[in-house]
Amino acid sequence: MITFHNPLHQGHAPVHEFFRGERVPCFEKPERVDYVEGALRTRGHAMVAPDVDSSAVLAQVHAQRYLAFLQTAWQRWLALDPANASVQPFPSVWPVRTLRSDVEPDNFVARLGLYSMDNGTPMAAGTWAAAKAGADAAASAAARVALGTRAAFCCTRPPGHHAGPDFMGGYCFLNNASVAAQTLRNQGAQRVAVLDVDYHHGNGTQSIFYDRSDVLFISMHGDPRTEYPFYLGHADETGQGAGAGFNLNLPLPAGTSAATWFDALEQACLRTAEYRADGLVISLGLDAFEGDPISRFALASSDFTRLGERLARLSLPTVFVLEGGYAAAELGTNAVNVLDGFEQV
Ligand code: OKP
Ligand code: ZN
Repeated sequence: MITFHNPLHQGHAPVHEFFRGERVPCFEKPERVDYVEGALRTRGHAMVAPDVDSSAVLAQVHAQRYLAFLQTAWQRWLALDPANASVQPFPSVWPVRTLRSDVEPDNFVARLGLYSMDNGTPMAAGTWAAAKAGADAAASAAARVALGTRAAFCCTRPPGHHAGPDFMGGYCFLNNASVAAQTLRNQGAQRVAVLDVDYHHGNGTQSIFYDRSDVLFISMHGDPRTEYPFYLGHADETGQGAGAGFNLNLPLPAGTSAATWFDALEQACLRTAEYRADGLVISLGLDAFEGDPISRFALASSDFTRLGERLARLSLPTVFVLEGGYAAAELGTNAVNVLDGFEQV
């Protein structure tokens, strides 16, 4: 499967995140994509550089003031103190209920809180460049599919599905799957389905398309009562306004077996077919894997082949976008199993 890789992903390499008050090494690390690229190469998949500038599509799915903040965040961080070059910025204050989010504070850390849903999304010097090149890869994959290629894969990090219209979170900065879906729409698709199979609910993608009927969002994920992102992803979130009925959440309890997971996948596929989608974007998280260190589903590596096979049977132009998956050494096998399963049908 033609794969658009992200030549700048290594520049996004924060060192630590927080877990229960302690600093721990980042789970979302460059080796993840190195393993996927290794497996793609070994198994004969062509890799090409992004060839589309996503700037215009980014402006359709993200707020301009958020994009402006992200693009200049690192230089503002350095302006506070040149020694910050080796320090990760973290937000420490957020505009929760009753506080104002319409006025941008001047203070950098306050602004970082305004544009963050958590303190778990560290930045580094190359974060903007890496995130932007990833969005370019997503737009490139979608543009290729819009031109008639059956399927394409966007192999990138940082992931995107937690990033909302105007905020980062959950290791995500720019919503690559939304960029892919919007690109398909811009290039002629009438109804695009986004199916998010990452272990974590794709809150950002849901929010970006929540009031739209031209993009159906479906997510199967760990129940937010116990799993990140906690504050979105329940079954009663079905869309609003013109988007009413075009959002489907399938939360599953932590510990869910592969058999139950595939029952949910079947529901997701039936809804996609009923919608009469003419384009499909898969938010391809591989953290439903039994060996994932921060997730609690039980898919085996061979189940990812089955996933690819089932998705192929939808017979839709399909864009795969890499999301999570933290069992790094198995990530290449699991991701390419999906693509090979898809291509074998
Ligand atoms: C991103 B994606 C673990 C903290 C977990 C958030 C998880 C984000 C997952 N110590 N923080 O959906 O795979
Ligand atoms: Zn995830």
